[in-house]
Amino acid sequence: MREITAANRTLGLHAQALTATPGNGTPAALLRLLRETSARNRLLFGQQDFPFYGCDWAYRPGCCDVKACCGDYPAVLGCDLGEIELGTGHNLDGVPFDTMRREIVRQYERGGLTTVSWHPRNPLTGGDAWDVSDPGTVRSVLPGGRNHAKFLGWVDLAADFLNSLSTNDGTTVPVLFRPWHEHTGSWFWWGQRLCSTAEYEALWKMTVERMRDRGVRMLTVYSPNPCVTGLEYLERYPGDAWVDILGLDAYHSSDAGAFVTRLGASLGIMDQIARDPRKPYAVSETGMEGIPRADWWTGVLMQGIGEQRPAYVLVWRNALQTLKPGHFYAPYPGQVSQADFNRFYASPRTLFAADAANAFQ
Ligand code: BMA
Repeated sequence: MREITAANRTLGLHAQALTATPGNGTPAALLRLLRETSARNRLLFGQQDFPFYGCDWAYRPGCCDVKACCGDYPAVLGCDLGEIELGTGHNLDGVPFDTMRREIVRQYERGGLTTVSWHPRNPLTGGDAWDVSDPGTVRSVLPGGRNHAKFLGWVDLAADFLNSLSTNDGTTVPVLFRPWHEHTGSWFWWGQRLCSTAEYEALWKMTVERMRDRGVRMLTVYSPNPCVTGLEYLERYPGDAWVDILGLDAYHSSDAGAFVTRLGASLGIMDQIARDPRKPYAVSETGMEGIPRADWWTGVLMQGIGEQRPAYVLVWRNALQTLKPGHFYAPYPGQVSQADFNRFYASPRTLFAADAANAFQ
């Protein structure tokens, strides 16, 4: 635990955002768009990997399970850079980076946003992001560590990809970059029990600094797990100069009441923290795997959000069911929660891609 000091509460990008027009073309405009979304009590809806594959299709341009249900694309596209560091040309879930680039540009052109997470391999053991066998992994990538140079090379590959997101008119699409997420749990090599607070913060700053030095057009999103106090939320917070959006990864796994309470309580804490200096906050990952509950969208998710004002909420991916049965977080036509999802879509509070384009451009 740590106190909020003046040094870690300095202004980040916010000062610039005051003069920018809302839109999706620059980081400052994106920040303004997120702030306005929340100020108008609206909520952008997002999903991970929605243009690449769905429950029963893959790599069919224009296809999207959410669009097949409600008629529009999510306003926020989530993508993951995991395994870009291996140079195989596709990510950990098999998405080719060329396809990812094309779809991020399409999402931008339809007036939407993209957020990018990263589940890189374990640079010390060679295992995957979930390999928590060696608590020296973070230390090994920091200055003086034996994987420092190798790891900076990985960050450069991620930066090169983000710098390659160009439209035909030469605009580089800005993204919400969301590294080192869910670190208050201990299931990734950068997790709570795998490194000290100082090491985690150093990892965050080193990554963001390297990306900024390479001119990456981005806002950064900080995404711990649910918390019960502000100090808990901020324990590993690297400081306002390094974070533009306060995120939260919160899944509904068993009891609906417990999820609603946990989500509402965490968002209430984030709402307080986000006031000074003013920052947007978001549900950076959520969902109920397989959505067995027919009223999950309005009866659970919106109940948890309540009166809080996250700028966006992103549900996880709809895996191709032949590859990962039961692993999906948005409906497909005929799925048990489709009617309720369409009510969620029709609510004046939610914004999908066309709404976002109309509202802010
Ligand atoms: C997890 C699951 C995995 C996937 C990973 C990264 O939550 O969806 O199947 O590989 O995210 O996208």
